[in-house]
Amino acid sequence: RHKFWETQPVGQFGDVADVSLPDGAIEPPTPLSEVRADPYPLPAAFEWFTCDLDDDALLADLYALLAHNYVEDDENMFRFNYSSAFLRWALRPPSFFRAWHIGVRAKESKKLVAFISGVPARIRARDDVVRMAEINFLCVHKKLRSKRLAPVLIREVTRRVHLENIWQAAYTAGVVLPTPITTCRYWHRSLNPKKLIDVGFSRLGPRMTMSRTVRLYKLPDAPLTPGFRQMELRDVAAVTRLLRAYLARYVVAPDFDELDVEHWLLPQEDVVDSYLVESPETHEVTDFCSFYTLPSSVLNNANYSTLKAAYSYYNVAVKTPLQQLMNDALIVAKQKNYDVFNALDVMENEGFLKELKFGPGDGQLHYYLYNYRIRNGIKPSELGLVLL
Ligand code: MYA
Ligand code: JJ1
Repeated sequence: RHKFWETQPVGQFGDVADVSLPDGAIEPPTPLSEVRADPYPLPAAFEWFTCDLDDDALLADLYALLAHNYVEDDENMFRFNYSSAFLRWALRPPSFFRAWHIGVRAKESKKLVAFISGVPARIRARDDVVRMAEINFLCVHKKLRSKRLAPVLIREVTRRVHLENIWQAAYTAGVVLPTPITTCRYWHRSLNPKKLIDVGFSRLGPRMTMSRTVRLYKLPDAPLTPGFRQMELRDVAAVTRLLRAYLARYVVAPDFDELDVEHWLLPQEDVVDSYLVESPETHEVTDFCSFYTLPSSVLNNANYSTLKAAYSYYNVAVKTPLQQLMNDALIVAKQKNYDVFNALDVMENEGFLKELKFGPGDGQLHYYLYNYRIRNGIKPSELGLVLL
């Protein structure tokens, strides 16, 4: 069934019923001297190429590879269109490894034809904080599909992660592989319903007119919660405290320190937005919400070429009700001209999705750990991790 995945230290479909297998590493680390020293062989026309994201020409090539060949929805109507600034942010967190930004080029033309990346992260599973790689942006050019290049890319990133003495990884995919720790659904909240309907992202509901639909999704012009404002550098310590206390509730979640929070949550225009509630009386930071910007190309539409989408990231509601906090997030996203606000059913999100007029999407997102078993998996509401 899975000629490649059957050979890897991941939960196998056959193990599902075996309750005797313990949580934790599936296989122990090997001595570093036993990690293969040279890259895996590629077909003769191709070569490995470690990407330098400071190099604007390389970044433009990576942007273009992904813009033309990365993830599409099941009907090939939309394709993720990560911006260059986003890619630089996603791939250069604190203590990143340049060697984990792995390209494959055609030897002759030097054209970038495939890519895979990892970034380091500390991820907690129950009470075990584990150094992991977060693997993302696996992409093979459309003309080179189904030639078993993906397993070579995965083995090569695994080798380079092992060389840093890291033996676990976390990743998500829209496809089912052995074996998800949980499966999440995407939910969508229309901000610009007319455009979403025009491009085929959503449909006019039964017994609905366009003007009733526009009215249904209308939002106030400005956030409603007193003290709601953008996060700033001076807020990093307070946000880190809020987030650490909050994420401690989940079975699987990142272990963020202040450096991580500064990188992952300090606002960067058209990349990541973060807001908080500062109590007008005490000036305490009581609540926090964030989203990242991931447009999609609209394929084959005469009127529009992109959809501007916000994706719910980390949210912590302590004093303000979560529903009210997320309503303010929708309001600022609408002000900033996003067409749609997306969220997964992770953490406490079930508690606001329906009430704030999100509807279920047709896409799922499966979460995986490499070389780490979590017996029986977890529920989406037990997951405190959002990957980009
Ligand atoms: S998820 C996003 C993935 N990218 C896309 O969907 C973009 C569009 N698609 C493509 O570019 C290609 O179709 C890809 C496959 C590159 C996906 N994750 O080369 P092939 C297995 C893992 O003939 P292609 C993301 O970025 C497939 O089951 N495996 O196929 C996270 C089969 O194996 P098996 C996948 O279509 C990535 C084999 O590949 C995926 O030309 C996490 C076929 O290879 C997938 N998304 O190329 C990667 N899709 O026979 C794992 C297919 O066994 C990281 N396959 O079924 C693991 C941890 C590593 C680090 C460990 C450190 C310790
Ligand atoms: O965006 C997605 N689906 C949309 C568009 C569907 C177009 C036809 N297939 C969707 N729209 C309905 C919205 C509607 C708004 C009003 C209320 C009711 C709902 O459902 C889906 C997610 O749902 N996206 C994808 O399929 C993209 C791929 C998802 C897998 C991602 C893999 C990520 C790799 C990680 O590294």
